Amino acid sequence: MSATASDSIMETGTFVNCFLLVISLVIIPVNGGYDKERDALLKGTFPQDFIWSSATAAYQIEGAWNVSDKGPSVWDTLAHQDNNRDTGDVACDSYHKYPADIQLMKQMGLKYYRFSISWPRIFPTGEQQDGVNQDGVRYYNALINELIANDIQPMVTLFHWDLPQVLQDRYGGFLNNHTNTTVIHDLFGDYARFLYQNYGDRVKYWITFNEPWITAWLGYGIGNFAPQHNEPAEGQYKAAHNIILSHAKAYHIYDDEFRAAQGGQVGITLNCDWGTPKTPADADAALRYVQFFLGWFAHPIYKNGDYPEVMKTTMARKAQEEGRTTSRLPEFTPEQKLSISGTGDFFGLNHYTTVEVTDACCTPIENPNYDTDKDVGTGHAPDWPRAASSWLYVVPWGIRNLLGFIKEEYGDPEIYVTENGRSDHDQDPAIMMDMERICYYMMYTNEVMKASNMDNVKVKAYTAWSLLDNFEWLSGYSERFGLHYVDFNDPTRTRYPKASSVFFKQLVRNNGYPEGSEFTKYVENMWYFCHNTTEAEVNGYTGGASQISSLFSLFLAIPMMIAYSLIA
Ligand code: PNW
Repeated sequence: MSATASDSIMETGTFVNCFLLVISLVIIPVNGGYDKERDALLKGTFPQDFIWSSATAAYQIEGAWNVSDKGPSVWDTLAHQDNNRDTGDVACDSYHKYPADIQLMKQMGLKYYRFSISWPRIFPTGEQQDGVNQDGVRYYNALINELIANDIQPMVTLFHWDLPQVLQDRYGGFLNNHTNTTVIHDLFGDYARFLYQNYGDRVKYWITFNEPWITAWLGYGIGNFAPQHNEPAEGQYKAAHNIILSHAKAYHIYDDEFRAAQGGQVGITLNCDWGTPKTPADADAALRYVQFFLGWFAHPIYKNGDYPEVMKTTMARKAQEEGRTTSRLPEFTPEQKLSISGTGDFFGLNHYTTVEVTDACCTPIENPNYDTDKDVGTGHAPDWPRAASSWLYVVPWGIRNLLGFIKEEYGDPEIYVTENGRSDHDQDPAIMMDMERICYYMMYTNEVMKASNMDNVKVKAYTAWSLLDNFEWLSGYSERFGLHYVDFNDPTRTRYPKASSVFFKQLVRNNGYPEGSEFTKYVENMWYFCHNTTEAEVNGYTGGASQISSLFSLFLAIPMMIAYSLIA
């Protein structure tokens, strides 16, 4: 991590630079810089039963893309489109190396693991009547049994984007006619039932869909993600509609046929970037941004079975302006609304970043798409640090705002943070002392603790993305999110702990930041450094040692060095 712009401003100390600093503080009073109150370290611990977990997804780690009878998924198709792409053909080879993954979790003291099941590994065509791949069924049985033998609870995602290719070809996947004879809901329901039947005796946490926003918008709207359907005016709205109905179907099957005997929970994982208004005049725009993003799925499922009011009115106005007789946003029937509302036992949240929102009312009506439909502009404050992924700016306080929004908007649900994390570039030498990831987890988990302990948000779980470096979708292996390093050129795919895994282990062991612990002392020493500032800058403190000299406090430096030496 390099010295910040404001550091160098303080060093040169000229009148002009100080003047610029003052001006910049005046211009960006809300989002810019370190805010002494907002950003202060909170000491304390999470509730006793708090769940610490890490996550992966089938296509991103399993490999074994065509073993036994596994069918191809839409991501196999995309990855094999041309020879220049990274593929998930081998990935981390977790299909064979899952016991090693489980030992990493055990090492870290994790008691939960969020992974996904590959639909075409279970039903090669996506349809049970065409046949079941018994090797696939055995694989997930072995994985679940090994987890439980190591005292780790499975949290299973049914769908993390790897749709069976045959379902896309036969029915248009989630574009399957959403008004008349729709089969995709039933097919997803059959798949869900099969998983409950086979694994529900041991799996007590089910997540129907991971980030339907991505599948809908990137998969069926923009079409850069699989299955690459480009229809940005309507594709995402039709796909989202079908996904919501498929989710409801899978929820009711659990409720009606399994809940009494198995006693588990079913939810969905939604992703959302927090939207903060650039100026006070942009407050409505920021709210609209969040409603179009999170509310699109959360409002029907966690509120009243229907899309957010602001989405419906905005889209109705657009229809008029575009000379259409019906809105591009489909409607649910009254029966469908009833069946959708309340279909989440918990609220799964994936969150990584925040955007600054401006009102852009009203965008032109030629080539309308989901982005222009919102009538907002998005940007980033100049001092928000950026991770390796182009979209990932580090804004820790955003997660606290978002958690508070969910509490207020959706009736105070139990929230499971099912993903949060930071990417590095793939580079040589490898980043094993991943201080920026340590800082990210430190700052974001502390904000989650503020939401829990100060704002009374019912946050039940925090899940790090990801246990391992893995196949990062269109970015392939060029972006690394792992707590553990994987050498993708090594046929054995050996895993190596990064420093962040040592940090995370201490965090889990301390269940937060308890007053007086060695761990909390280390975090106190790191706090301003992680926020790209210094104690002197924040408190006007002039004497004493610099922050940097206390960085590698013996307490964590030693285990980090040991972790590092494992790969040297
Ligand atoms: C999530 N974006 O995806 C997924 O659930 C993971 O599979 C993924 O590896 C992780 O976040 C990190 O990207 C996202 O472009 C993919 O804004 C793309 C975006 C956001 C989330």
